[in-house]
Amino acid sequence: MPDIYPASDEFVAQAHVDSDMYEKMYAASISDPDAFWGEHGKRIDWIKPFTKVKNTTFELGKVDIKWFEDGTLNVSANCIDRHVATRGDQTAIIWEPDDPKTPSQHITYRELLDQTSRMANVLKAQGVEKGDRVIIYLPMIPEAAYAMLACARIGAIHSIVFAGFSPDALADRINGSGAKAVITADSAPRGGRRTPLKTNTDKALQHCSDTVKCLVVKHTGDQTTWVDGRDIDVRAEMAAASADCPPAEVGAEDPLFILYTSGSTGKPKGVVHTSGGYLVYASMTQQMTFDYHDGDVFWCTADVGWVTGHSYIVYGPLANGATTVMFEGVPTFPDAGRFWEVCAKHKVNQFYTAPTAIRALMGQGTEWVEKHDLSSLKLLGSVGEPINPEAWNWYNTHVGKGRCPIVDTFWQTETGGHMITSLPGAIPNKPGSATKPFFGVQPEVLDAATAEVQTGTVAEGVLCIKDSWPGQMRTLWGDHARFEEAYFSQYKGYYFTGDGCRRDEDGYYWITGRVDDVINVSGHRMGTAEVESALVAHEAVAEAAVVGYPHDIKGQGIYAYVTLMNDVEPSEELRKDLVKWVRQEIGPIASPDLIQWSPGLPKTRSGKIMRRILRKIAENDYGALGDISTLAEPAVVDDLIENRMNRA
Ligand code: 6R9
Repeated sequence: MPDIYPASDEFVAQAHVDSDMYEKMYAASISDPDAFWGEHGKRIDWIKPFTKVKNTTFELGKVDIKWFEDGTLNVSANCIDRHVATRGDQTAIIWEPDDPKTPSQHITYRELLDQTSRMANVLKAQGVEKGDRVIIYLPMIPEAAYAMLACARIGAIHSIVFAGFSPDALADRINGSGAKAVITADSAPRGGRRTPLKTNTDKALQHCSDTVKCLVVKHTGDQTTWVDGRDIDVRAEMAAASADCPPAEVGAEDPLFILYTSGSTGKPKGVVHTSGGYLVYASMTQQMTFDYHDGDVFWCTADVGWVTGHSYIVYGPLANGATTVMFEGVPTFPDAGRFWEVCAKHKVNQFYTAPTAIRALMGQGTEWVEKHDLSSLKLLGSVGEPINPEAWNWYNTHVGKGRCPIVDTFWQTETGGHMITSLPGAIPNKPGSATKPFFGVQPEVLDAATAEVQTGTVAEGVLCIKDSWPGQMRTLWGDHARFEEAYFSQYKGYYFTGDGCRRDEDGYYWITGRVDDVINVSGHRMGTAEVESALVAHEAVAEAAVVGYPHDIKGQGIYAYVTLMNDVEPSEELRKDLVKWVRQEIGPIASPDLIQWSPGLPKTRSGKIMRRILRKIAENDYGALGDISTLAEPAVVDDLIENRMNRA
């Protein structure tokens, strides 16, 4: 396997950005950000054009991030109305349902305007106003996009809760954001099974103010209970509503959405993105990273419950007038050929997925790929975690047939869009490396212990970003102090990503994974503290410590060390019960893969759990535990090693 893969001459010739342009544009974006972003800020339509471009500081105690601050705009008008005049009959969204026997839908820009406006009027009729929060808890159906864009249209702030989250997690987000309404559906089909979203919402709303409205999309027809005066039949109301809803004028720095994500401590954090800078950045990265051209069909397989779905199913592609695929299902239903069947069916040109999906499909054999005509594909993308060389090679050979560049995009909920990624016509790929920074992004590698900036080309340490870019999060909802503390306090003057990284002799970046207590399960972020607090909420559990360990398909699995109450005996039944408990408390993505009964946990004399040791044992790498002399009771370590669960 060669270690560097340039795109073909043919690809480079038609690309938006080639290597000379990349070098020049990148240098310009760093030397004069005001001029660079002042120009690229014009890629979206402004109601009142901005006169100021960048106004940002990372100084601790005063962190403040503003882009295009005196401009006004409407995000939904940018994603819909401005395309209707020129491409009203072009498909905006191709909806592919969970069950391939259900017909797919093609929604034109004109229809998108109609549906979004109706949804916006339904929200208004329920008293939702500019600045109000709306929770979206929906399957991957067109109404999810209508709901996002309808909020944007009236200046309301949406917060999407992934349909796999539990009633408790939903209630936390409704209360945390102070939402006025929840938009949900009767149930969500996925892989032939159904998640009872409305029943979950009913449970959640028992813990919320009784003024919260519940808008229900009758999608599957499943019977649900109905609370008169609170529950609203969205499709019926939309049919009766006016299809005219003028877009509200909002400030560039007015919030567009809140998205809760896991951190290393405490409850999930409400990441806030605003309107102007976010849209400029999402649309520019969608066009350049994927080399999207007019008429292409773009498919990002993420769920809108994650940031990838926000930026690369809805906002980025639609701002660019693209045709975007929205897929309700899973890669392995009804069989392991589903992704490729959908690519062939809709003649997908750019395909963007996660390494965990590739690894799962890789295990099913190549016949599932070979069955389908993938000749429409021009480019492949990867996101969510580092892609291992085996998966990269399989993706390249069997899906891309060796002719599609693979863009490995490193970014985060917090960053709004791609941070380190190859631009396919400009930067040759090295499997496993996210390659180089996007325009305006200044990565620095700092020594984890001394916080010193590594000045040599070859470096290893933690990944920080030196200055702001337009897509950056602005704050944590209702908690600016926590925002500063979480991202700007460890390495003063820098945004800290939480990731480790290496820079090679060609200046390529290789992300080595989280250096904090966040684990990455199938490309989804999970805070170990969240899983621990769910476990200790169970009556049989005295104490719990959770770490990640290498998992063939998921990237990382969840390994829980559990100390039971004195009078409780461990059993297989209890183990199953704890898994079920965590699924109920947080959701299936938080299910522990391995639970080890641990009579004691390795603690320092001051009572701090030494996670380093727990990680090593979970990795089955217990020979190199390092210094354990500060432990209060070193003997517990022997017991943990002897009874370790991962012997791979
Ligand atoms: C977009 C998204 C962010 C964390 C991030 C890092 C990991 C994402 C990656 C990657 C290596 C890539 N990550 N993309 N690691 N290479 N191409 O995934 O957002 O859910 O917030 O996760 O995911 O560890 O810090 P989010």
